[in-house]
Amino acid sequence: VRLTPEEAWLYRHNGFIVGPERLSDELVGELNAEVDRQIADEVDPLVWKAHPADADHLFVNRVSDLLQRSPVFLEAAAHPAVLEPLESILGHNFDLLTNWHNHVMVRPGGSPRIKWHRGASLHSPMLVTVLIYLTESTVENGCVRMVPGSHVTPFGAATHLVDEPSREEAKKVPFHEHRLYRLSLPVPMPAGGILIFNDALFHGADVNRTGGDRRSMTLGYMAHDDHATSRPGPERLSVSGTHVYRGLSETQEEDLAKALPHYATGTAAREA
Ligand SMILES: O=C(O)CCC(=O)C(=O)O
Repeated sequence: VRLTPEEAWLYRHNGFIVGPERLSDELVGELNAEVDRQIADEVDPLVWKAHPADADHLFVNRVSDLLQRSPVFLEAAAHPAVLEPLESILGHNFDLLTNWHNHVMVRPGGSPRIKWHRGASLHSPMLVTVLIYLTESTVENGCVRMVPGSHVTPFGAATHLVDEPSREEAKKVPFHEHRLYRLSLPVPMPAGGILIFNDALFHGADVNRTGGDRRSMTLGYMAHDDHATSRPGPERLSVSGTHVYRGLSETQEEDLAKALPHYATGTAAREA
């Protein structure tokens, strides 16, 4: 089911929307069973952390490189309940990223808060994050909180991923005392629910005050770049439409490469 025009407008305005459909209990059961199996077998890459209730005990906080692990994760990521609302936001031609997000996050009871942050800078082309909930997420177990409209704010530094000059500074600010807390809304979600948000939206998550785990898949999607001259590699899976090219002709590109060799050979800088 696609978004209605009004819902698509609200997504643009607020920067997030809850998808109209959920994944079935059966598929959510399969996804959880596969996550359990990958954790039990300690299939790398996994991110381990000290358990909030017992610092000597490690738990798996993140199951990384998800789409590479089992077709069931791709089944969820390319499910019509995910792709159809995304089509209302990204248009017909878009990709699923394997080099951003692409993980399951596990937040056991007692987990501390996740600081206020955005994933992408305001200048980046729109990256849409999708959280697929594998368990129910409630205010009590520390559901995500979103700051509506913060993906288009004209204030603050557009390149900062946190509201402070650095991530270390951001970690020092108590969650509830941060000015973004007052501007945010909690977004509780059912198991199988699909939360769609602009990666540049400020968000954070509160302490998990229950004894149970909270689990979700995190995925990233972007519209196909129809001026890219080379076909994308395995870092972008074409899950909707086709890769079209609307740029200059090959001869014009060659002329440009000769005239501007520095730009033609420029390499991307990796963020520290
Ligand atoms: O669901 C959550 O706990 C928040 C997830 C989050 O902050 C993120 O994916 O960047």
